[in-house]
Amino acid sequence: MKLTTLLVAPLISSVASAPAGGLESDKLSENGLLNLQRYAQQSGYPNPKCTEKNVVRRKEWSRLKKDEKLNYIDAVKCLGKKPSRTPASVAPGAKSRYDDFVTIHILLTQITHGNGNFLSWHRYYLWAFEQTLRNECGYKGYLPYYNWAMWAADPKKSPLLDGSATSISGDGAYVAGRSFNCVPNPGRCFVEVQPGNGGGCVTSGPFKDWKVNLGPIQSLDTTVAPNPQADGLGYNPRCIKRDISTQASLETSDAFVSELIKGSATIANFQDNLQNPQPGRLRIHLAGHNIIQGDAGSDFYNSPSDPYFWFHHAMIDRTWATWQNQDVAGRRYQIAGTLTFLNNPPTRNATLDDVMTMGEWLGFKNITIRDASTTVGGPFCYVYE
Ligand SMILES: *[C@@H]1O[C@H](CO)[C@@H](O)[C@H](O)[C@H]1NC(C)=O
Ligand SMILES: *[C@@H]1O[C@H](CO)[C@@H](O)[C@H](O)[C@H]1NC(C)=O
Ligand SMILES: [Cu+2]
Repeated sequence: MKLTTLLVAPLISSVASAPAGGLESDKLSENGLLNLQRYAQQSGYPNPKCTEKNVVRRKEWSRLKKDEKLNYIDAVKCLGKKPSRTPASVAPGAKSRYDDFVTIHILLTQITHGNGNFLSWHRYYLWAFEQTLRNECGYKGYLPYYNWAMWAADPKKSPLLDGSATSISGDGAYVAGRSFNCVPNPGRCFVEVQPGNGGGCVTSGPFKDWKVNLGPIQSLDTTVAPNPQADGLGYNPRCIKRDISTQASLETSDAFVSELIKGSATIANFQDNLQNPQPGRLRIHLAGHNIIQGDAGSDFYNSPSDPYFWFHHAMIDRTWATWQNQDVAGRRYQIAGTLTFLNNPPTRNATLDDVMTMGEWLGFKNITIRDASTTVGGPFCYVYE
């Protein structure tokens, strides 16, 4: 049997039934999957254990069934209750298995952002989270994503953030009298993101009792009690705060996502267009983070503390995969950037042979950037619908 029959046919039908209907960025994704299919027909899957029979599909949250959503929510809450494996000598604030993931992100922030492994390290990080939900907390599905473009006009209407029992909770409680947030930070105030109708704790929905235990480290919310440790790894339990921003989400519209994919000729262009804010422009990576703003949401180091993180970064990963799949052979192994955030301090260029780690306590072995250069190579075997 041709792998294409199984791989692509269901994908096209699901794209065609998208509630928002006919997004250009979804058509680019679909076109990329057709390219990937043609490539795999000729050359096989880069991960020999990945076949047409077992390749899995990551779906937009709105396309999960109710019981699938509840299974995902339960599994994340389960990780939030299981004990941490990170030693207290490393992170006394890491109280749960979920916090083990937050901790490794905090520890590696400076060498996994604005550099040559930002995309590949986060691809591996998301997969490790997905596997842990499945292996340790009974999740039966695959990592869902949040397609910002579908909900850019009003994220509070998205099934992910509408506050319902099948959402990840919605906006924070309204806090009056707040000023704008400077993004990316007050020292480089490229965009003033204005306050929305939230700002306080999430008080309803599945994550109303969720505990953010680590940080803040570089939160734009300056009202949060400081962490007892300078490195942000001390214990500082508090609620999820959010302030859903349509100003930010409008920069993740279909036009912006499509332009990012079509208008980036090289991986260096793609990474810059995705990540580097400019005066008046958040760019998609920061815009997606700032859709929820808040304490954890706006914190460069601590952003995985809000379960929204995984949905946003899965969409980043999907967008990268879509860009790669426009020219499978030509783009798979493109790499640009050094080893450090904005090359500060200056370091050599990253290479495909560089090793990436999930640390000692998550339970995943080191892989190379090359391993993470496709969603159907290395340890991976998934595509995005
Ligand atoms: C690093 O990569 C850049 C961009 O591709 C290139 O111009 C530069 O020469 C490289 N540096 C080294 C030391 O190879
Ligand atoms: C994994 O990579 C990290 C970072 O490079 C390194 O410190 C660690 O020793 C490696 N672990 C193994 C088992 O090779
Ligand atoms: Cu990150």
